[in-house]
This record gives sequence, C-alpha cells and structure tokens, in this order.
Amino acid sequence: MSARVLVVDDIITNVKLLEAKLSAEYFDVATALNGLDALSICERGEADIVLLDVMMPGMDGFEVCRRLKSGATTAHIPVVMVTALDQPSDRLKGLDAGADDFLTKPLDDTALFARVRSLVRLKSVTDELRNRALASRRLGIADPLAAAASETGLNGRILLVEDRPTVVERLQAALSAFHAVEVEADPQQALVRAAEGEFDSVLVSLDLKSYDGLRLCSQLRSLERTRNISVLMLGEAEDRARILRGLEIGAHDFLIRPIDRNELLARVRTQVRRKRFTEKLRDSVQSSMEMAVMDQLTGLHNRRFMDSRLSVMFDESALRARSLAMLVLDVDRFKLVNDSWGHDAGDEVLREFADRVRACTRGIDLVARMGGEEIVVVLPDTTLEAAYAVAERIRERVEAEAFAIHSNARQIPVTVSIGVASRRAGDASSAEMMKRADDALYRAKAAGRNRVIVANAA
Ligand code: GH3
Ligand code: MG
Ligand code: MG
Repeated sequence: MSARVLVVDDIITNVKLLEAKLSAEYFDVATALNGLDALSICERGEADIVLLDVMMPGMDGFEVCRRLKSGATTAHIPVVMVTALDQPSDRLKGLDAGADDFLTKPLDDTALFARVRSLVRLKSVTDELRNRALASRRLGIADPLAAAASETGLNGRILLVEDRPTVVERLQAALSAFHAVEVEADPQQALVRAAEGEFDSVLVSLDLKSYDGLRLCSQLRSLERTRNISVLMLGEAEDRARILRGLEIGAHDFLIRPIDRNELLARVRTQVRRKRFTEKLRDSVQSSMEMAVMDQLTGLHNRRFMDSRLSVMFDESALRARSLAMLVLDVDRFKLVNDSWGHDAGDEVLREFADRVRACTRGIDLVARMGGEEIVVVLPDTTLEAAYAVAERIRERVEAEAFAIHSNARQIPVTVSIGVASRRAGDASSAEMMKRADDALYRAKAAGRNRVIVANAA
C-alpha cells in the first residue's frame, strides 16, 4: 500500500511543488491550505504522515501540531514541520508541540524522501497495533489510545553510547534533569545492556574510536529484545550519508554535533514518548488477547475458551482411545450470599471458590468459569472413578473452611454441588458428555446439595 502524505501550506505554489515531488516518488498526496482542513483530514484517518508549514495565517503550524498530538485519534500520525528558515527557536517550538521532525525550505529531496519513508515505515507498525488496540476498546478495556496519547515522554531510561568523556559529561548533565541516564563506551557491552535493561532510548555515537556506530544501530533494530527501543544517532554534519543510511536501517532520529542542549532534550523526549506510545498499545493488545480467553473476576479461563478447547480435547481422547472426564460445579444457594451480604461479597466468594478448585486440579486440567457461580473442569486421561475423587476433594475443601468476605471481616459457610461424567465410546461429541454431567449436577441439587453425583459410565 502506498503511503498517504498530507501537505499543509497556505501558499498554493508550495503545495503544488511538494505534491509534484512526492507523487513522482509514488506517494499518494492530499493537500490542505489551512490548519482546520488539515485537522479534519487527519481525524478522518486519511493521512499517514503530515508535512506541515509553520507560518500560516489563522492557526499556525505549531498549534496544528499540538492539536494533532493531543488528539487520541491523531496522536500517532508523524508530523514533519517545514520551516522557511533554519531557526533554532522554531525547531524547539515545533519539537515542544510534539513534531517528529523538521525540514527546512528550500527542501532537499534526499532528506525529504528519507524522512518521509522512515516515518511511514514507523507508522505502519503503529497502525497495526492501533487497530488491535481499537478492537480491545470494543471489549471494554480502558481506552488505550487516550492513555497512549497522554504519555509525556519524561523520566525515560536512556543509554548513551559514547566514548569521549567530555561529550559524555555534557550530554549526561543535560539529560539527567529529566531522565535516568546510563553511559556505555563499549558498543558490544551496550548491546548486552540494551537487551537486558528496560531502556526507552539508546543514543549512539557514529564517531566511536574502534567501532562503527551504524552497526550497533542495525543490531539494536534487529534484535528481538531491543527492537522496540528507539535509536537516536549522534553524528557530524559532514557525515550526512551515514546518517541517511542509519535512518534507512531503522534508526529513529539523529542529532548533529555540536549538539544543542534544547534540541537534544526535545528529541529525546519525542523518542521516549513515541516508544512508550507503542508500548502502551502493545500492552493493551496483549491484555485484550488474554481477555478474550480469561475470566476477569476469577482469572480462570472463560466460557469461550472452554467451548473451543473442550471439543479439541474430546476429539483427541477419542482418537487416542484415552479416558476423559469432566466436572460441572455449582455453588449452593449462591443467590442467598448476594442477597444477604451484597454483590461484592458474592464476588469474593467466587474468587475464593475458583482458587480452591484450582488448588485441587492439575496443570493439564482445563478449569473454566462458565458464568455465574458455575465452574467446569475437564480432566484428560482421567477415569470416572478418579474424577469422582477429584470432585469429592473439591467438595470437602469448599465445605471444610468458611469463606472470608467483607475483606476478611466476616466468614460464611459455602457448599458446592458437583456433577461428574466421562466420555463414552458412543458419544458423538463433547456435548453429550456435558449433558450427562449437567444432569448429574441437577440430581445433586435435588438430593439436597453439598454432594457429588456421578453419571453412569455406560
Ligand atoms: P442453587 O443452589 O440451586 O444453585 O441456588 P443458587 O442461588 O446458587 O442459584 P441461582 O442460579 O438461582 O443463583 C445464582 C446467582 O448468582 C444469581 C446471580 O445473581 C448470581 N451471580 C451470577 N454471576 C455473578 C457474579 O459475577 N457475581 C456475583 N456476586 N453474583 C453473581
Ligand atoms: Mg506559510
Ligand atoms: Mg448455584
């Protein structure tokens, strides 16, 4: 898919010029002549990267950038500020507004395409995460995009790879005001430390005495343990070709010596922010995947997971002619717990109930909360007799000790009824075994509760 570049400038000839250059490189180009139009194009999700003119009447580029970077739906879009002059103060203002990079007019084509390509590549990774995070929002997880967008980029963990003591001293002094900085002069050692530590950003000197810093950048970007850390190169102005090469390899940004203190702080902050932004999205994707198969109250598997796993376990045991048993457990008179002690007390009982069931089962058993106060346990390679023993052990363990509620302030007695069944040779599917276990449970309830009933083996 070709990337969509939004060019924002109030002067139509500037827009046309950039549009022509980018189109020739096969980018899709959208244009806006003012900030408000640019914002709505981004909010509609129609831009992968924004080239933003600073000087515009009405809303200037800084304000547009600030709004993009604080919007939950637009914060992830890379913004390159385009300034008329190489004004250090403008650059700082832009970085403070959250801009990802700068280009100075007149635009140098090589720099333009290198920056646009590297930011587009970065964004395609973020997009993938964003889509999954959005799916998790539908599952009811706290809004991961808003959380990610509110990241400040301060208090980062920074690894500085530099072997010149005077440079180290200066950079460390500047960064330490806002971040925790560690220094490593040996690049091999730096790679090991980056892989082991929880760094947000690694600053790599391209002028190390005995090692090519670019190689380290490339290793950092390809190693599983370090590839999510942002990489910032430190280089000389005449080292332009290597810096561009570094960006191609996947380094995120660079600083030209002599390094301006404020630009250093702003760029590091942007990098830390971006790293954590993707990290938060990644975490939310991870938890949404767990959430899809876990019950949040008890930490047991949920019904969805049970439904898919049970039929697999059933087919496997049939194929290998092994035994398979299951228990259906239901807390007795649980409604009464809720009614007498409150819903929260009911939840406390359910958590403790789940813990006791788990404690009586093996790692290979599948334990799932089917909803309400009902738990199902599937026991591979287990005969009906052995399953009965497990059920009886659970029943005793529930009855033996009262359950603590109201944060340990009170203890109440709880009992459980359990139906047990095992796979029969004639069963067409797990549903038939499940039905027998359910019927046995029903009989246990009817017979007075707090008991285990076993369905006939054949
Ligand atoms: P029986 O001995 O026949 O099983 O009686 P019971 O009261 O346990 O059965 P019933 O199915 O009538 O009641 C189950 C109750 O469980 C009803 C519902 O309010 C409650 N419940 C379901 N899910 C939860 C939950 O997540 N938390 C709490 N606290 N209560 C729940
Ligand atoms: Mg302008
Ligand atoms: Mg019940």
